[in-house]
Amino acid sequence: MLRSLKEKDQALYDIVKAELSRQRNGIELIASESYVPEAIMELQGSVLTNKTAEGYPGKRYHAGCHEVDKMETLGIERAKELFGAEHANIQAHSGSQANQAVYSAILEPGDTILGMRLDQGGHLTHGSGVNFSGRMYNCISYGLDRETEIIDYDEVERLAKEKRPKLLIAGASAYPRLIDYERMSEIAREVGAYFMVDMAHIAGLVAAKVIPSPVPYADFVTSTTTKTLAGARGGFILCRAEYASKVDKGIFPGVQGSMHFHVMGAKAHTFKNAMTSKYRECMQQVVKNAQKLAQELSQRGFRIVTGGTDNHLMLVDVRPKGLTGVQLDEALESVGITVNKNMIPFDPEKPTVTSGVRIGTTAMTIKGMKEAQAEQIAALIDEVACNIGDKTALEGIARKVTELGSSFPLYQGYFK
Ligand code: DSN
Repeated sequence: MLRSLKEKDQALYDIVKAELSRQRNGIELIASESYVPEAIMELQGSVLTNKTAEGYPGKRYHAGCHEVDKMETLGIERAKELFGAEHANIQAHSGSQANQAVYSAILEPGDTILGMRLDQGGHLTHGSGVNFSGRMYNCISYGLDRETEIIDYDEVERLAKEKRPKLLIAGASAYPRLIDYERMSEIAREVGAYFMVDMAHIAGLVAAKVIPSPVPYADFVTSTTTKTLAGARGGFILCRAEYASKVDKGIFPGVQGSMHFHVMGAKAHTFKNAMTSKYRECMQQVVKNAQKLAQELSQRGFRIVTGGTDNHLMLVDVRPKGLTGVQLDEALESVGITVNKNMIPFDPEKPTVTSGVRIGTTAMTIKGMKEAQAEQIAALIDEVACNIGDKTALEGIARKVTELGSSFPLYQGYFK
């Protein structure tokens, strides 16, 4: 592995090697992570990184593009086929830039956008005041119903009618339930707003048809190819044919210059991988594992936000265990289980403390873990929660984590 790097830069080689060991031995439960197939890494480390170009296939600003033109066209066709979309743009460097490109395509600075609150599950780029979206546009936010912790669709409708946004955004980075795209699209239509869905977290489940697709309802769908899609570290945009030219101009020259062809090649392969029966089976298991883990944690006294999950992630309220999110996050990390502290709905704690953790099952499932391991993981999490501050107990748990993590080797589960 990394022969040349080892010869030329020992310090960086050692870091990558140690990270490999962390990924091999630990239990990865960060909801936005996955283990990508080896072909994705080959493409991302390929000579495609040497090519510079701006524009689109057949309409480039640089010569020598005949091979990368074929590749971009192939990736676009695969994305359209996978998601049943009329148009795809696969140039976005990330999900955030995919969102930025859509805004740049259809909005003017100061226009009103309506998205989900960050502290109740939304994403930074959906209008947070600390992000470009909140600084450039007039952003208003909808949230959850306090009782059910489900999106308050009546509030969405009320805010849309009152504030007349130009863009309504659905999609979240910490929401465990299905989103009613039909209702959201009706609200958007009623007030004359564009409707965009950011499906970054759930794109893999959508591709595998494990949960409903937003594509038939939305004018624009943005996503990453990481997370449940388990592929390249980049973004893409799907849209109706009528918006194709606006979206393409929104990306280039709107917010990006030359593209990352090595990542684009990996995106094209991500879409192919997501068309396989093995991938679909994996995504079904991701949801089964999430539901089992949520159920097992609940039986051990944790409170699961909304009472369960329909997708790959759950939000766990850790207060019944007398803990904060940051305490459990750090204690779990010390034994080799990786999660992230996360606000729960109406959280009284600061974002750096939180009352919860977010847990996702994509990575563990790709390694080949099933419901039996989900149960073992719930027991380990509970053991950590009950032994915070007990160094000896935590060392014992760390040994069990390594034993479980390393007994499911990388690249021997669902994807090679
Ligand atoms: N949005 C962040 C997350 O969900 O973890 C990064 O993709």
